[in-house]
Order: sequence, then C-alpha cells, then structure tokens
Amino acid sequence: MRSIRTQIGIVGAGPAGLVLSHLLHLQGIESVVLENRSREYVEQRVRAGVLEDATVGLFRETGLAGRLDREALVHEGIELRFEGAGHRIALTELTGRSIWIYGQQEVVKDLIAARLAASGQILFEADVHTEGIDTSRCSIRFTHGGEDLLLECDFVAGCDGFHGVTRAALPPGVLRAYHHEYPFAWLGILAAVPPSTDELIYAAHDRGFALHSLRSPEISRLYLQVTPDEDIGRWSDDRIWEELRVRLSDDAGWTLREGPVIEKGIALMRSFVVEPMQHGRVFLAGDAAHIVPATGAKGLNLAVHDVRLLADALRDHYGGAGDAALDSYTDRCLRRVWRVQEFSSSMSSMLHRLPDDDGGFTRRLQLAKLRYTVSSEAAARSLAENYVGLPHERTNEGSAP
Ligand code: FAS
Ligand code: PHB
Repeated sequence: MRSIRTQIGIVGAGPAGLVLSHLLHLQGIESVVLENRSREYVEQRVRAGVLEDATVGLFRETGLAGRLDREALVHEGIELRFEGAGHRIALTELTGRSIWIYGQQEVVKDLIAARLAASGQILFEADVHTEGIDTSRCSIRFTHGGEDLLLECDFVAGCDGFHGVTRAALPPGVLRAYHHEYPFAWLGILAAVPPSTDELIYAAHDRGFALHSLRSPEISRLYLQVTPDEDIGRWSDDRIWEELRVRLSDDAGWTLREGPVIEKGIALMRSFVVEPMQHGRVFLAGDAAHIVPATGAKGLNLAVHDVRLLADALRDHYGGAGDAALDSYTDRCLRRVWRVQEFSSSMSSMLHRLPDDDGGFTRRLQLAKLRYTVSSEAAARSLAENYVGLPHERTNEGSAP
C-alpha cells in the first residue's frame, strides 16, 4: 500500500478541517485533508449563515476575508417577535460588536480556494472508515481514486462532523458523551426572493417558532419549527409560506415577501458534547466533538474557536514551546463549548413551542422570559454578548497566528 507522510492528518473538509489546515499552513506546519464528498458537494451544502465577531476577526487576521468583506452583510441587531410585536436587541450598541451574514458554503469555497492557492493538499472523495484510523500509530487508511492508501502523520485531527468516523475510532470507554434531543426540528428553506427584513427575526408564535434570516439582498433563508419526525413531503411551498406568514406576522401589518423555494430540508435539533476532545495524538474539533441547536447560530463559530486553539497548541509543539497547550486543549475548548451550549439551549427553550402537557405553565414562563429579555437592559446585554460571541481565548497572546 502506498503511503503518504505529513505532520497533521485532518479528516473532514468542513469549516473546522479547512480553517485548521489554513492556520497550520500559516505556521509552516504541513497537513493533508481527507474529505469523503466531492468538492462540488461541500461547496453547495447549505448550513450556517451567521458569523461571530471573533470568527470574522480571525478570517481578517489570516487573509481569508477578501470576499467576505466585499459580500457579507454586517448586522447590528436582531429582532425578537412575540405576542404580535417585534422588539429589537441592539447587539452593537450593547456590546460594541456585530455579526456577519455570510453563507457557510461561501466560507467553505473561500477556504478551499485559499488552501489550493497555497498548494494545500485536500483529497476529495477520499473514503475514510473508522477501522482505518489507527489512533496509536497515528495513521489513516483510506481509499482514493480506487487506490488504497495510508496517511502517516504525527497527529490526527477529527474534523468530520457529528456523523464522522474519527470519534468512533477512539478506544471504547475513553469518551464520555452528554446529549439532549429537543422535541422539535427546523424545516429550512432557501428562497430566491429579497429578504423582507434588514435584520434577523426570531418569532416565538403560539403555532411554533419561525426565523427569518437571509443570505444576500436577493436570497432569503427561513426556518419553521416542526416535529422531529416531520415528513417534508407533506410541506408544499405554499403551505410553508402560509405558515411563515402566520408565525412571522405582527399587529403592525408587517408583510412577508414570497418567492421560489430553491432548497428545503429538515434539521434535527440536539445538544451533544464529548469529553475529552482528545486521546493521545488524536484531537476532535467542531461538530465531531459537540453539536448545538441552531437557535444560537453557534456551531460553525465554535468549530473555528476549537481549531484556533488546536493550531496554536500545535505551533507550540513544533516550535519547541512544549505541549502544555496541547495537554489543556480539551479544558480550554470546553469552557466555551458549555457556555455556548447553555446559551443555545436557553434560546431554544425561550423561543420554541414546547409540548403543552402542563396546562400552559411553560408557555407563561416563556412569555415572562421574553418580556423580561426585551425590557431589561441587563438581560438584553447578556443575550447580545452571547449572540455576537465572546472574544476568543488565546494561547500566548503575543505570538500572532
Ligand atoms: P461539518 O459537518 O461542517 O464538516 C465535516 C466534514 O467531514 C464534511 O464535509 C463531511 O463530508 C466530512 N466527513 C464526514 N465523514 C467523513 C469521512 N468518513 N471521511 C472523510 N470526510 C468525512 N452554525 C453557525 O455557526 N451559525 C449558523 O447560522 C448555523 N446554522 C445552521 C443551520 C443548520 C440547518 C445546521 C444543520 C447547522 C447550522 N449551524 C450553524 C451549525 C453548522 O454550521 C456546523 O456547526 C458546522 O458545519 C460544523 O463544522 P465542522 O465541524 O467542520 O463539521
Ligand atoms: C441561518 O441564517 O442559516 C441561521 C441564522 C440564525 C440561526 C440559525 C441559522 O440561529
């Protein structure tokens, strides 16, 4: 079997794997990224849309923000809509920081272009299986172009998402998993119609949650709360627009623009964390280690924070600064992971219609929390600083990435 040698073997060309490969490159550290889907597929996969202040800051610092700075939309607020009225949370006024609207597939396109422009190695349609990952020898057997190959490396980074193989390759009993399934899912659409709002609208309607987000001045992104076992076949485009119209309505006669639906899908909402996020020379990052419900718009941003810490720690390792940062990778990631889990969970339970098996008690609590959040500056500031994202923790502040 032909073997390839590199320093860091990265499984998965999502935001985590690609940002890691880029940051390592800037440190003169080699990596090979193995992705089992095609380039076309990963560049068109619709997912995240909200980037935190710190994520955009890192992209600017590391030369990844050229197109983002030209095409992304900066937002300084979001709206919470309930009981027929909208309430703006002034993110930038309250925190001094903003969010950026820029589709995940655009981030992935920019990252792949930057890696390939720097002669980075990304093998698409490389099939990696759990049994192919040797966590003790740090090697990965995979198939590419019909050939069986062996990637030998100093470290393995599992950036292969929730359904990936690296986590499962770790010896049994090493990981402890924490998880929570929410009693709802999101039906999301991409529509070729100009957004009906300049800022995101999170609506907590009696019929269920709805979110009006966007991708560009021409493309809207909208979500509806549905049941976890919902059959998308039962949702015609007309029915989707009808339900969005009702749930996003307000007493001021706000109108929703409708248009052709160009993509639709259902995403389950779960919280998931594994501890530790490392074993020997194998490190997990992003959705491979943790999942948050999309209500807080955090998953991609959390993945970027993980790999920033991992790249810094590997820089220290290869730079002779020791392995303290590698050894404490899990603890430093989990501080943010659980902060974000708590925020995403509280946003989810505040905004979604929950099973009403307590005579409306929960609904009354939700409305009380919503009213407090929009009427108390302290509560609004707390939501705002979590939503724009807390500043990134850094290793050895002095040395630039
Ligand atoms: P990813 O899942 O993105 O990437 C993993 C990669 O590994 C994939 O390319 C996969 O093909 C590959 N892979 C899997 N198995 C493999 C194998 N065996 N061999 C080789 N490769 C393999 N996050 C936000 O921050 N903001 C948002 O607004 C937001 N909205 C979301 C909306 C929805 C509907 C969903 C579902 C998620 C949303 N997220 C959001 C979260 C989302 O963006 C994820 O957190 C993000 O994709 C995580 O990135 P990665 O960890 O790189 O995992
Ligand atoms: C999106 O634009 O896809 C999006 C925005 C906010 C969220 C989740 C998803 O909370």
